Amino acid sequence: MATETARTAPGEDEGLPPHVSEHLTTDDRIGLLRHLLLMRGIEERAMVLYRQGKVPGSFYDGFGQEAVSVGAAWAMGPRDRLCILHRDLGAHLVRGVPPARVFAQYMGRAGGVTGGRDGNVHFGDRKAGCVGMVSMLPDMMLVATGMAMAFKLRGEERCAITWFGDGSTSRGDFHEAMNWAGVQRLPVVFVLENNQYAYSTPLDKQFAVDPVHRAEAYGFTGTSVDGNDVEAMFEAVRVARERAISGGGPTLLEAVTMRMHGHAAHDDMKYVPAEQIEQWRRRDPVDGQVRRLEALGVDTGRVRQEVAAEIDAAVEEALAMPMPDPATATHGVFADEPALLEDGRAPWSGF
Ligand SMILES: Cc1ncc(C[n+]2csc(CCOP(=O)(O)OP(=O)(O)O)c2C)c(N)n1
Ligand SMILES: [Mg+2]
Repeated sequence: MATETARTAPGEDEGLPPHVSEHLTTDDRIGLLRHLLLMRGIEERAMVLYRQGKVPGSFYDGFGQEAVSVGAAWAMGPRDRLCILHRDLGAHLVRGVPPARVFAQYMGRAGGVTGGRDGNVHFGDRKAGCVGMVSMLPDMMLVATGMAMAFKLRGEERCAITWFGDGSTSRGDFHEAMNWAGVQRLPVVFVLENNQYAYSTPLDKQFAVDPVHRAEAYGFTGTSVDGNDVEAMFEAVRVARERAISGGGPTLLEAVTMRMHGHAAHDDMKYVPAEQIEQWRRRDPVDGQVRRLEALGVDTGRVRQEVAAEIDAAVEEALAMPMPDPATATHGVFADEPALLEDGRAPWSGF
């Protein structure tokens, strides 16, 4: 069931261009692959832990969409602030959250980012400059807009970024955030993760006009980018961030990708045509970056091995962590003292 509004990424049949950014060293490009592999490997392992009953609730992943969070986060500076959503584990990892802490979060252990207080994907490590995920969609857009407002008022060269899905574009909060960011020309990057579905709702039931065009109506730039190309994602966000910190205002970036798994672990996604999945499988973001680096002579097998070993060790570490002490359940629910966000890791060689 190909829909009229179904969006395919540019260059679908041509494979990835060998080089889309002048601003990435070979080490950066390997670092990008490393984080794509980390995200994929962690989520695959977490799904196994879920099936073993070790991850409470349900489990959500970003299989096939890893480039959207990894590429975008790679362009963010240490003092920038991130509002990360449920399919964007790569951004937490780029920012420096250790894999063991992520596994502990999924399993509700004391050593997880929320110490077992919130569901598995609802977290944000304030020590890495990330806001804890607000589940009501897309309220993270308003949080990012508010932080950008603060940066502007203080005259700071900083940028906020947030991710949200195609489903979020039908909510009023999307328009409020876009409008205020446009009126105030705020330093914020809105990454619309267009993965073709919002739960079982396809794009042609979500909007009549692709929402990337709405940016113009709010007075700023809207651009589409291949969300399965990690280097294209990096470059698009790098440009948007430059615009933001130099006073050029916000950007709406539509990352065109595909949700390759069901909405969550319980969803067999029978409503998605098999050929649509097959078509996107050929454009897998990990495979694409592997091919690119192999053309440069990089030993990607070694990167894979290192990442696999890191994940094995992280699972062991997390499994050895205790469950939280029930007596602490109400601790940290309200802020007695203001706890400021701290700067995060910014591994791009350009910083
Ligand atoms: C206001 C609101 N309504 C419903 C939900 C439940 N919900 C969580 S994710 C989701 C689907 C969102 O689809 P989309 O925005 O396309 O993001 P995707 O899951 O595809 O990444 C829904 C309905 C929610 N979190 N917030
Ligand atoms: Mg979606």
